[in-house]
Parts: sequence; C-alpha cells; structure tokens
Amino acid sequence: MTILKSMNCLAAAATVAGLAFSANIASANNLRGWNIHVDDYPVSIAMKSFADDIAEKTNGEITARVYNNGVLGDQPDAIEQVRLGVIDFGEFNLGPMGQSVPEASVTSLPFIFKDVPQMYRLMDGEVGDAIGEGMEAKGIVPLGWYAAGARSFYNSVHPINTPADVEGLKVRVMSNDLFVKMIEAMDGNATPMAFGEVYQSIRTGVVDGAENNTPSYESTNHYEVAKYFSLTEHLIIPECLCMSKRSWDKMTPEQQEIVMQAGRDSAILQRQLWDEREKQSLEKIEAAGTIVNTVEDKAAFQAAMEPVYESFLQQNPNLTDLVTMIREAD
Ligand code: BDP
Repeated sequence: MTILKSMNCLAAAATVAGLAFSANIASANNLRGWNIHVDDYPVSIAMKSFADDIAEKTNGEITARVYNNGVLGDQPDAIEQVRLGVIDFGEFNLGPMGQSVPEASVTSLPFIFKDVPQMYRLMDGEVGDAIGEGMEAKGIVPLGWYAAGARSFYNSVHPINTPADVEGLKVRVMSNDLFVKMIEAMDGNATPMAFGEVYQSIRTGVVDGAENNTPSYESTNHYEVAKYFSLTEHLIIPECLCMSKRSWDKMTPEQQEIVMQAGRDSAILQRQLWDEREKQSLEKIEAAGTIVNTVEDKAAFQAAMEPVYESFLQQNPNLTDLVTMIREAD
C-alpha cells in the first residue's frame, strides 16, 4: 500500500514536471491554443488562419498550434489555464469568461443587445474596450471579438412559445450563475454542464434540452436528440480570441503587434464564415427534421428577465453604467 502510494506520487510528480516542461516550451515560441469546436467550424478555421499568419509574419520565430474539439479540457478550466499561462491562447465565449471577469458577464444578460449587428458595433467600440480592460486585469489579453450569433432554446419535449413553456423543463446551461437565474426566472430547472456532455445528457433524459446557436446545435448533432428548436434568441454573447497575459509579456513589441493584427484579421474572417455557416446549419437541421418555430411574443421573455438584471446589478453595482450604456445604445 505504501509502495503503491509512493509510486502514485512519483507518477503524479512526473506528470506535473512533464506539464511544466511542456508549458515552458509552449510559452517560449511554440504557442498552444484551446478550441472547443469541430475542425470545420468557423471558429476553428479562423483560429487556424490566425496560427498560420503568426508563423508566416514572424518568419517562424513564433509558431502556434490550435487544439480543436476541447481536447485540452473543458472551457471554464481552459480559461483558468490561459490566465495561468499553461495554455497560451484560446477562443472563449464571454459567458463562462464572466465567472473570472465580471465585466464579461454583462454580455450574458438576456436580451441586452438589440441584435447581432448592434453587438458587433458595441464590441468594436467602448463596450468592448471596457470588457477588454476587465479581462486584462485578470491576465487575459483580447485579440479579436468573434461571432456566435444568437442563442435559442431547443428540447425534446415541445416547442417553446412563451416563458411558461420553459416551466418544469430541465435545461442545460453554460457555466455562469446568470444562466441558472435566467432559467429559474421561467420556473425551469437549470443544469450547468460541459458542452461535450450535452448530447448524451439529452439522449438519456438527464436534461430535456439546452440553448445555443444553430451552428453549435448542428455541429454537435444535438438535433438528433432534441427536435424542437424555438427561436427565442435570448442571448447574443460575443466570443473572444484571446491570449494569456503571461505569454503576451514574453513577446517583443514587434511580435505583439503581429499577433494583435493576426487576431483582428482572424475575427474579420470568422464573422464572414459565421454568416455562411448559420445558413448551412439551418438548412441541415430542417432537412433532418428539426421543428423550428419563431417566437411571436419576445417581449414576454424580456419581461421575465427583469429579476435577472436586478440580482446582477445588486451583486455588481459597479457595472451599472456599462449595463446602462448597452441598454440605451442605438
Ligand atoms: C457555443 C460556444 C462555445 C460554448 C458552447 C456551450 O461557441 O464556446 O462552449 O456554445 O454551449 O456556442 O458550451
């Protein structure tokens, strides 16, 4: 028993040493990037172009490799790893980012943006700057704001037309307390869960459904197990290609300039690819038998979300101005 224990300790120590070793190597000039999506997803294609661009423009001084499909771990963990500099860069949704960076959570307030074009405008201006500062203070440098469309509910039970239709449903949410409150405000049961577990959980009835944009619903095959897709479009959450401040600080100002520009360029590409993929995904899910319904009375959902705003502002009074700035923007 003792020997076994000490062997386990040795093995653990070796693993930790191995990780530390590879982390050092990675941070010197061989950047490692985290991505949760499948290879042909707009995020994955844009990240690949970011990585290729860096290698080309630095003449190979810096190379970057993107690990798709979440193989480097779940999103909340990966955000921490980026903060620590163990992973050099990643493409994160600002929902889970909000657990470490309160400013980022502002974009997870349901219906805060009027539509996707408004979200882009605000993120490319003062709002994005304020959120970016909050991220930098937590060790994360934003390089480009990526698109993720609007999120809607889908489930295996029935179409959703009113907030009352969510009552009693077990809904998977991303990791952020705001999303739990959002579901509870409609008397549903929220279950925070890793993205990669959702398919099996719907299939086996652990949850009735989830919420996401059409490309994620399609690329994860969730349409096979939850055929009602209801266009509530309750969340328009931007995503971020961002770098660990620790990795960033190891680069020269010239290298930083190249990486920043590559990040911005990749965001332009990603937004174009996004629009195409949204169309393709919609066609694919409809052909596969998904029942898509529009929601006539979105105002009813908006009204149901007021308690979510109240509790968020109570907990984050310093973010009142940022929330007001977005809500009052054209
Ligand atoms: C997708 C996001 C991804 C999230 C996923 C989720 O692009 O970052 O992990 O939703 O719901 O739309 O977890």
